[in-house]
Amino acid sequence: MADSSAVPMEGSAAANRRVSVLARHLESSSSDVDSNEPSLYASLTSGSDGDSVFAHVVKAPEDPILGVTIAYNKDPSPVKLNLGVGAYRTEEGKPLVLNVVKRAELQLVNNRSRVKEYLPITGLAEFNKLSAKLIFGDDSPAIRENRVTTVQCLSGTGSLRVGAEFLARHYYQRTIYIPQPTWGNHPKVFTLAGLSVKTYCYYDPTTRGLNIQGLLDDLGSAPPGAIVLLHACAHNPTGVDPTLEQWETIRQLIRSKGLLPFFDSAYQGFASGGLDADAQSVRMFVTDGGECLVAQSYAKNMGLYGERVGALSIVCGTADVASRVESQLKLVIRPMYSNPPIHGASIVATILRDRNMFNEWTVDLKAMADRIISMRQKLFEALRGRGIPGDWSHIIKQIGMFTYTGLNSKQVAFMTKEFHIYMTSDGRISMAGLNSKTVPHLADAIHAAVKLNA
Ligand code: PLA
Repeated sequence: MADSSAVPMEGSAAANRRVSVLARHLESSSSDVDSNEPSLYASLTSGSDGDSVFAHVVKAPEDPILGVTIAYNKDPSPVKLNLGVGAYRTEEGKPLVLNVVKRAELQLVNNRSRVKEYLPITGLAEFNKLSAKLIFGDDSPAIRENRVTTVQCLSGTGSLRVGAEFLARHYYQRTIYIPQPTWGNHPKVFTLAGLSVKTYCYYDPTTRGLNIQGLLDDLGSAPPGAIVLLHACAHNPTGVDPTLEQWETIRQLIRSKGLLPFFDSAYQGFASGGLDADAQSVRMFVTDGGECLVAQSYAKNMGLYGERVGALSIVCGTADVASRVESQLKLVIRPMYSNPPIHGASIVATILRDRNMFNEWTVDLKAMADRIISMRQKLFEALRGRGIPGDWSHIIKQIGMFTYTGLNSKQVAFMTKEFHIYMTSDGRISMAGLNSKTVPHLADAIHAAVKLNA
């Protein structure tokens, strides 16, 4: 039997904790609620949760991107529209499972020799090989010389995290430069892995294009060896990519300063519709013989979002180094999730190894990219047709899944409240979530939002 005297003791300890929270709160001159501090409000209104060892836990805010879907799901309006998360939708507004993916899955299910054993820590070997070829090219000298180690990871995010954990343990420079702005999860992934995050200039709001001079200045003054996060193509959230000439200038600077490029390739095929064209930035940095990291995701380009399929490749100076690096990647992965899931990687390997399936995939991919591009055109024309003030040509100039509209957070909140249109508060809209029927509704909402600000 438990000692009953423990109960009042526990109760008084909890009370003491609440009193000290109260004291700290009263001492603090700030009226802001600090989301990292135990909340006075939560403590005082907690009712019976004082009995929990987690009573001090404060409710965290929803994720700025994935939380948009949660809010959308709660909205009963029949005209609601989710342009938050970058997830492809058909012209009918439905999620899409590619036919070629269905065919690959059928093959897998019908193959009686398949088992569900654990994969190695590094994942499915064939998947890794084919993924490296997809991003670096069939004829990549780095692959031929065995200077690349590729490990299967949990989609793009998991690949970034494993790469960052490896760097934090084994690379002398712990600072990573990320573009301003960038995908909202980047700073969290890198900080939690133990890297120190700094930003470099990327987007120029006045031109709605690339601030190449700012970028070169910032990277030019980065400490030697600093890690530089680069979006391989279809920059999220801005939809602004460097031209090939600009990439070449960036490459020269990065190499001359000995910085370490870490590519995030989450949209290969989504920018131009072509897999090779969208890998050009990465290939420039591999052709020069230098080292780099690449995180690949099959979430968008194969529509395998929830399967969590991706890969981390580290291109090393020699085959020997690559093999030692791989041995250390295993030590990063094993205590994190032991080894990756088998199904999604098997789908990808089935498609990549078969010429017909591969070709079918490239056609599907082009169709998805083209539908997004046609939505850009439709939205641009709808805005022009309404005579909305301002130059909206960035909608057709930007690349990839997103348009960075330039709408501010107040306008976004207004569009959500009045028009049931859901998007991230930075004014980013997922073009993949639009279709011909919903374009007029979005154009009306933007029209009203712009008037609001005028
Ligand atoms: N890198 C970038 C630049 C991304 O935009 C995303 C996804 C990822 C990595 C990670 O993708 P994955 O782990 O699913 O492979 N960005 C989405 C979704 C599409 C998200 O935020 O998770 C977005 O809406 O921005």
